[in-house]
Amino acid sequence: MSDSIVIIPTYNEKENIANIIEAVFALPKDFHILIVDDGSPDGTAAIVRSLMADKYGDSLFIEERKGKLGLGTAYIHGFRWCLQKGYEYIFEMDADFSHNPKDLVRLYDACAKDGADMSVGSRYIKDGGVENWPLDRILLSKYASVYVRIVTWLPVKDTTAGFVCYTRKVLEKIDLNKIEFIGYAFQIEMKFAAWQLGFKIQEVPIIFTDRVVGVSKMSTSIFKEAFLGVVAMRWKGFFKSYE
Ligand SMILES: Nc1nc2c(ncn2[C@@H]2O[C@H](COP(=O)(O)OP(=O)(O)OP(=O)(O)O)[C@@H](O)[C@H]2O)c(=O)[nH]1
Ligand SMILES: [Mg+2]
Repeated sequence: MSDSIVIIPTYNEKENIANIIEAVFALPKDFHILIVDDGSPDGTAAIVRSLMADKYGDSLFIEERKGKLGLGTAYIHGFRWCLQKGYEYIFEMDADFSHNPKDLVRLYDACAKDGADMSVGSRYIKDGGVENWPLDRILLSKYASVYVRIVTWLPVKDTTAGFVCYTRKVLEKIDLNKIEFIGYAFQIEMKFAAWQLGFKIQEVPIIFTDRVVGVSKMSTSIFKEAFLGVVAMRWKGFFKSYE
């Protein structure tokens, strides 16, 4: 039994999935992995199942959902599963190597050694950054992060970051039924909820790399959800408790 588990949501990640799993299991610290696959038509889940059968029966797990139900609900499904199994440190990471698995150890240390309740792999603090992203995407992400901070007052530089370590008590205290966003804005809302409940969030600098293989799921509807959604979230946050 490990104290830590990495949730990796997947939708059509057959080019990446085996490599990312191997990269996590090659780390000096012992992490378990939960894949939450949304019925990927490319057969991502079958690759995971064969790795479970061949070599990682004790440390690799999969939850399969019927269709593409969104990143936010995939993580919430994963959180509930991991809490129920008793893990102390629960991580979020993308499958596409945008997040360097080696940074998992630094996120872990921020919580396990430095006393943070939640740590966030941050692109927009000193020593953090972005590689291989076209300029328009960098600007969009940076300004989106500034916009979100102005609207929400969230004291986090990289508000949309998806490379996160939660200590168990954070996910236990947040009532996950109250998380409303289903797309990428989910990442903002989770930080907002943790901050509102008084948890200590520590940012850890990371270099984020654009996906090399596989297909992007980014779409304009994701931005639409977030743009006005965060205004509503801030407003409701004056009256609503996430507990
Ligand atoms: N289970 C599940 N996983 C998803 C869904 N949407 C995206 N993902 C996964 O979430 C992670 C992040 O998605 P990406 O497509 O990499 O999103 P992005 O990083 O904003 O965009 P690109 O890197 O440009 O593709 C990846 O591991 C995806 O496979 C979804 O609806 N359900
Ligand atoms: Mg990506």
